[in-house]
Amino acid sequence: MITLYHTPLSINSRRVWVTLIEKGLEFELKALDLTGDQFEPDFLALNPFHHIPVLVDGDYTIIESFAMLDYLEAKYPSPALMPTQPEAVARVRMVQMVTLNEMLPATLPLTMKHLFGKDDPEAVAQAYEKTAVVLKFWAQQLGDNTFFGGQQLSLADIVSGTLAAWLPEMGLSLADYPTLAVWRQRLMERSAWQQTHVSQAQLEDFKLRMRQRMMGK
Ligand SMILES: N[C@@H](CCC(=O)N[C@@H](CS)C(=O)NCC(=O)O)C(=O)O
Repeated sequence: MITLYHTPLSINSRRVWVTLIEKGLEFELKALDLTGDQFEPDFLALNPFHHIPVLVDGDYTIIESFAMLDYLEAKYPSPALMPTQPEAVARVRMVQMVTLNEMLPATLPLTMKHLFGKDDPEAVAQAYEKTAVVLKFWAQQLGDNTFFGGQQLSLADIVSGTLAAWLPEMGLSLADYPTLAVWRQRLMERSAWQQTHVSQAQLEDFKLRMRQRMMGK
């Protein structure tokens, strides 16, 4: 049996959750709310760094979401979520890494403002500039393809798409990137995205808890 320890609102765990569904695997979810349960001894035994996600497959435990994606692709190769053509392999990895190393940090001031109510106008202005560079890069890499790897969904779409799902909540629009807007919509309509979508009520509850935590309540 496969078990995913996760938090529904975490994009780090959602990329693994979506991958499990896209691969048609059977799995169980164990949700943590990260208000201290990640420091429980049983969980620390799985991940000494107290982060979700954690994936347990039988007696094998994996931490780090990108290691989980590689593991799932290697262990359960069908349906394939990695292309084989060399340029497409490189494109998938570029998009994954740019999402992780450029887009995610660039969006932080926007998350702070729109989700947690902490505005830093200078950082927000920089965030719009930096995220525009990434969106332009994504659009270039996508080109006329349906997905980043070509005509089939790949891990690049899952990694970038689970972040792109949040763009409206972060005050970012794809109006200037019509191909990305169509690509994003295509992903949002997939069953895996719909099954892992957080409701507005869950989102509002999360925002409230984060705002209270940041105000030290
Ligand atoms: N590099 C890790 C990042 C995991 C991570 O940052 N998880 C956060 C939630 S999104 C977490 O568990 N935070 C709670 C904590 O660190 O105590 C991965 O990709 O799996």
